[in-house]
Amino acid sequence: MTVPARPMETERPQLYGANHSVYVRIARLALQEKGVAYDLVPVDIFAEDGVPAAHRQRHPFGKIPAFEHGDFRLYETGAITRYVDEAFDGPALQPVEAKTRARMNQIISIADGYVYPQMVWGLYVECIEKSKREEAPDEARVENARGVARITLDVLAGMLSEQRWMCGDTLTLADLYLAPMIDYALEVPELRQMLVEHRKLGDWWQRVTALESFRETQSSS
Ligand SMILES: N[C@@H](CCC(=O)N[C@@H](CS)C(=O)NCC(=O)O)C(=O)O
Repeated sequence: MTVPARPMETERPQLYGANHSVYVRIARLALQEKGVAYDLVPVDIFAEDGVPAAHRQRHPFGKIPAFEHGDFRLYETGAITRYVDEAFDGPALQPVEAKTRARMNQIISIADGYVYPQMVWGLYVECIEKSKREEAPDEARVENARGVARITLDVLAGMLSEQRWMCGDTLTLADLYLAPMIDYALEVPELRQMLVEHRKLGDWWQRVTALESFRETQSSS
C-alpha cells in the first residue's frame, strides 16, 4: 500500500509580494504561526512599467501575494492560508467543529468584504495616506466607511465576547486575517477611540500585538 506523502514538505515555500501589503502579511502570519520557513520574494506591482510579466504568470489579476510550494502554484490569500494550515505540521489554524469553523469563515468574509475596503481604504488611505500626500480625503467615502467601521467593531466585539481569540481559546485564521487590517486602521485616531470603547476588542488587540509573528511581520521590521 502506498501511503500518501504530505505534499512536498521538503520544498521551501516562496511567497511573492511586499511586506507593506495587508494580504501578504496575512499569509506570512499563517506561515510563521505554523513554524514554516519560507522566502518572501519582493514584487513591485506598482512599478512604473506595471505589474512585472513574471508576476502576471503567477497571478493573472496582478495582485499580491502569490505562493509556490515546489511546483504547486497558488494565489488568493484564503486558498494560500488554508493550504498552509493543512499541508504543514504545527498548530491547527482552523477549528474542526462545524459551527466554529463557519464562524471563522464568516469573520474572514467580514474582513475581506468590509474591514479591508472600508477601514483600510475608506479610512486609513483616505485620512492618513492622502494627508501625507497633501491630498484631500473624499468626505463622502470617509463618512460611509465610518458607518461601516462602527458596525464592524460592534459585530466583532459581539463575536469575541469573553473569548481569548475570535473563535475561542485558540488562534485561528480569523485573527490572522483581521490583525494586519486593524493594524492599519488603528493609525486613524477615531478608529483607535472606537476600539477603546470596545474593551474586549482592546484586550484581544493586546494579545494580537504580543504575538511574535505579528511583531516580526511589521513592515518596519
Ligand atoms: N483577493 C486577493 C486580494 C489581494 C489584494 O488585494 N492585495 C493587494 C495588496 S494588500 C493588492 O495586490 N493590491 C493591488 C491592486 O489591487 O492593484 C487575496 O485574497 O489575495
